[in-house]
Amino acid sequence: MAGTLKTVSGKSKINLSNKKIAIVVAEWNEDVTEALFDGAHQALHALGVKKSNIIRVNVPGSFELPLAAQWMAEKKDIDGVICIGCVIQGDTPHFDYICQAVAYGVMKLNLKINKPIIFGVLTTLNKKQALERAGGKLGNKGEEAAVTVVKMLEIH
Ligand code: DLZ
Repeated sequence: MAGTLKTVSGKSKINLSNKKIAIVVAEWNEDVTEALFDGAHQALHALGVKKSNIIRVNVPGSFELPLAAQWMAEKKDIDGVICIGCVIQGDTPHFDYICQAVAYGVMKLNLKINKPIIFGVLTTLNKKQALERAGGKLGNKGEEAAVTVVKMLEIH
C-alpha cells in the first residue's frame, strides 16, 4: 500500500538532472506492467530525472528481468535500474518458481553490480489484486519503485 514515504512529495535532495535510470518492463500482463511503467516514469520525472535520461527496455516475461537489468546496470552511464513485472498465480507451481527466481536474481544483482536495482514486480493471486496496485485503490507500485531508486541514490 502506498504510504507517505513511498509517494512523490517534491524534488529529490540530490541533483537528479544528470542521473540516468533504466526501466526494464516485462510484457506478460501488459495492461498491468504498462500502468506500472507509467507510474514509474511520471514519478522519476516529477522527482527531477530528465525524460531523455529515462531508458526503457522491454523483455518477454518477468523471468527475463534480471538478465536485462544486468545488461543495463553494467553500462557506465546508468545509475540505477527499475524492474517492472507482474506475475499472477495460475493452476501450477510455475508462479512460485518465477517469483523466487526473479526476486533472488534482482537481489543478487544489487550486490554484484553495486547499483540500486529495484524490484517493481507484482506477485499477486489474481488480476484484480494486480490492477489495485497498478494505479488502482492501493496506489501504483511503479511510482513506489521510482521513489525507492531515488532514495537509494540519495543514500549513496
Ligand atoms: C510463462 C509465464 C507464466 C505462466 N506467467 C507469467 C506471469 O504471470 N508473469 C510474467 O511476467 N511472466 C510469466 N510467464 C513468462 C516467464 O516470465 C518467462 O518469460 C518464460 O518462462 C520464458 O523464460
